[in-house]
Amino acid sequence: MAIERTFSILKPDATERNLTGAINAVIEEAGLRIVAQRRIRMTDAQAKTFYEVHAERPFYGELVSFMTSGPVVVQVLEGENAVAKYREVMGATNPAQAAEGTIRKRFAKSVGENSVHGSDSPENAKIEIAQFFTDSDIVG
Ligand code: DAT
Ligand code: MG
Repeated sequence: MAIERTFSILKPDATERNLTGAINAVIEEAGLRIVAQRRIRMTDAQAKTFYEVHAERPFYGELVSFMTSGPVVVQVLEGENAVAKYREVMGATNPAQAAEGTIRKRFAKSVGENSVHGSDSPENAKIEIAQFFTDSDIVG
């Protein structure tokens, strides 16, 4: 398996509770390297574009308003099988269903305020990374 990259967001519920270091520790302990990282306030346009696939879902408005409600940390993670590995480390979308030890089981507040985003495929990882980072921002 080749070295792969995935896109991660530490969401407003995580920054609000000062959990960025604790979550980064879980990421690094899993063997993923943080090769780019920036703390930003997402604009309404950025959040809408980012979650466009969910535009028809009933929670879309709530999701966009949550993602713009406070600072987020956008990241590029690198490692063997990074996309699938980070999904495993994150845990299920709903923290009530997330496995023990996962980020969402440990830190998420609810299905909506679930602390982290991770790309769901290598193709989407490339698209999502390009929304927030240029090649020169990423130092592998
Ligand atoms: P994931 O973030 O695990 O990839 P997803 O892509 O299905 O999950 O949904 C994107 C985000 O939308 C998710 O992290 C939180 C929010 N969301 C999903 N399902 C929801 C629901 N039933 N109610 C409220 N928010 C939801
Ligand atoms: Mg998703």
